[in-house]
Amino acid sequence: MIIVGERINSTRTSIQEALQAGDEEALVREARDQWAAGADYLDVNTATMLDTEVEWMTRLVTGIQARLPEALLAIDSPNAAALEAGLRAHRGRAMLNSITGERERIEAVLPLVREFQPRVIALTMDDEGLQREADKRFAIGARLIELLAREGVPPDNVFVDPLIFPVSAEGDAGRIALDIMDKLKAAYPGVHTICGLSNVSHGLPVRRQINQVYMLMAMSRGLDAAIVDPLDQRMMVNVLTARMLLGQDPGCKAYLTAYRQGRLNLDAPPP
Ligand code: THG
Repeated sequence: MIIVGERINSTRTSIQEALQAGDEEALVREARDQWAAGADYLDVNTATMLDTEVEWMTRLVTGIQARLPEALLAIDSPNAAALEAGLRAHRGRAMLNSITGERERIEAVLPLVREFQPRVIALTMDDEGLQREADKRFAIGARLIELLAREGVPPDNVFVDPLIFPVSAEGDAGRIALDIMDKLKAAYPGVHTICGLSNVSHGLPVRRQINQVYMLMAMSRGLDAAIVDPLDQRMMVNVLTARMLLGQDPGCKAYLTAYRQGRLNLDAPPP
């Protein structure tokens, strides 16, 4: 399970405020906290900044990697110029968030895929917009996987995103996304799945409870990566435990290390 930290997103009020105030330190602190909590990638989305988005993307990618040289970032923007700026500033293999089945988006993003060879998130939407139907989203995902394969992107660098709709709006949204991911992985072995998991709980109380349970359901169905809040300690302990139960923690090594470091005890203050 690859954890992509979701917190540096300008749709969040605190991030919007930090961006408006030019408070780069507050943004780097969000990066540091998520990295320390065990994130594997940090999503960076500055989309609401509009005319200063490109500058902010460059500044954050550079600033975060200067302070956290190991950190890898998921460059997240609807704007191809911001994607390009983020990828250009990034050291190591970035994640590009995202390509979609929209014709214009494909035209804008494919040159970036060729130039920077990032890991690529493929969103299952196209020029007809968001699709409710599982079969349509599967078909868009399949088309994007094949397109990326023709571009020479290895399956290990492809992450298909079934798009998670809130269960508050669509009762079977959680189950449908799991079904789409199953079908895509069965049809295209080696390709990964990812989702913006916290979307599932949008509009409901005690969102963490919902996200934590959905994460385990999705992991047992083979979800490879999730964009979540790594500061949710119970989520992270659950992920560590589920990895072990799914045979992904040889010798229970990570689990036992976490135990010895006191990280399994959620009632204790964080170390
Ligand atoms: N797929 C891909 N990328 C994505 C998403 C996706 N990127 C953006 C988003 N979805 C995932 N990131 C977030 C970031 C924050 C929140 C949810 C998903 C979040 N925000 C609070 C809310 O909506 O209530 C904001 C609260 C605040 O102001 O702090 O929970 O699906 N590929």
